Amino acid sequence: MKMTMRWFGEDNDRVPLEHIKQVPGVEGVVWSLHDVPAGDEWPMDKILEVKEQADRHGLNIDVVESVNVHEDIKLGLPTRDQYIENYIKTIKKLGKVGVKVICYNFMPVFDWTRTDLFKEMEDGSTALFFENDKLKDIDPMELVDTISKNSAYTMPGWEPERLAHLANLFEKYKNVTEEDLWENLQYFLEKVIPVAKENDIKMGIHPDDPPWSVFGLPRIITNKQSLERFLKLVDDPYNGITLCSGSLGANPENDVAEMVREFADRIPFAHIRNLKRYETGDFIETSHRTQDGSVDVYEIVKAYHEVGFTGYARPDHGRHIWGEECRPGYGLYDRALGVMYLWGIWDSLERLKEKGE
Ligand code: CS2
Ligand code: MN
Repeated sequence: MKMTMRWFGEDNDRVPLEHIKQVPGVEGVVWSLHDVPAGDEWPMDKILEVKEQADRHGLNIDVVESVNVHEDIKLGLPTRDQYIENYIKTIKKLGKVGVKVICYNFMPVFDWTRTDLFKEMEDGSTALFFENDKLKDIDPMELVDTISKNSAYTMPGWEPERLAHLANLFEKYKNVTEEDLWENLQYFLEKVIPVAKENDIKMGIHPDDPPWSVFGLPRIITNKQSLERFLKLVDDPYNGITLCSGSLGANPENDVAEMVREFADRIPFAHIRNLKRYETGDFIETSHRTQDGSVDVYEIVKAYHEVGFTGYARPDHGRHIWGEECRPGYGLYDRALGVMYLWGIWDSLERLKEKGE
């Protein structure tokens, strides 16, 4: 298991690379060019800038999260070909600087969705929260407004330029069914995976978060069956999964450890985190510790260990603790605690294996 942490860039993240480097066992940063709009080709000079910054701190840039997929590709519009062309050019450039994994998602309009970014917890920390009823009653525009007002940062997936056209986008998705989305995903993969393969980059789709439809938009990467179907669209090791325990874990029917065992050779990248589910369908993001939430993080790490996982992993969202002012879900402190929890489990499993127990 190669440990990484997400980093949003020098001018876009309060956590400096110096601090990431001090987290035990972290070898690389998971990065992106957050100021390049979805659909544009990534400029090489900007890619190299990130590489130099990471090199200077002895961190690798093997994993990119995300190269975002333009809506026209998800919608299957005739204009998609030009955006796929740009995507391919970006893959080739990333291959040149040694990138090994590209994480992306295929969620219409929104990336992850939460109703509260700083929900107060009993212990004084705050965390990302999803309230089912609130989402039912809220106008998507209102949610976008709240999210942007509550965040001093541009949030991936919630970029104001893109969301300014929200009403228009919703209109375009009006007649797009789940089956259409599957077809459009297949079209995209058939063009992109051969190029990724040539450049030795594994593509890893991120599951939908939460793993169900929001605002009536179709969502298709939500459970074990859909992941099985996904892997067959292009049955190649370069067509893989970013297995996110938190996204999938919001649905109590999803057994993430079982998915690790089942899809082991198709998981280049693991997102590992916990959350606490309520009967209402609401959930709050907790510490990574198994006992604090509803996801059996211990069992998930054990499954990765059992299958001899050699891919990349990162802690996912953390709470906001110790007064840290940070991006929602992406402070240093709780994610660093998460890293240590994951290593704690992993290292003890290693020791047991060495002893033959
Ligand atoms: C991430 C996603 O922060 C998060 O919730 O797990 O935003 C993820 O980066 C994207 O869905 C991948 O494209
Ligand atoms: Mn994730």
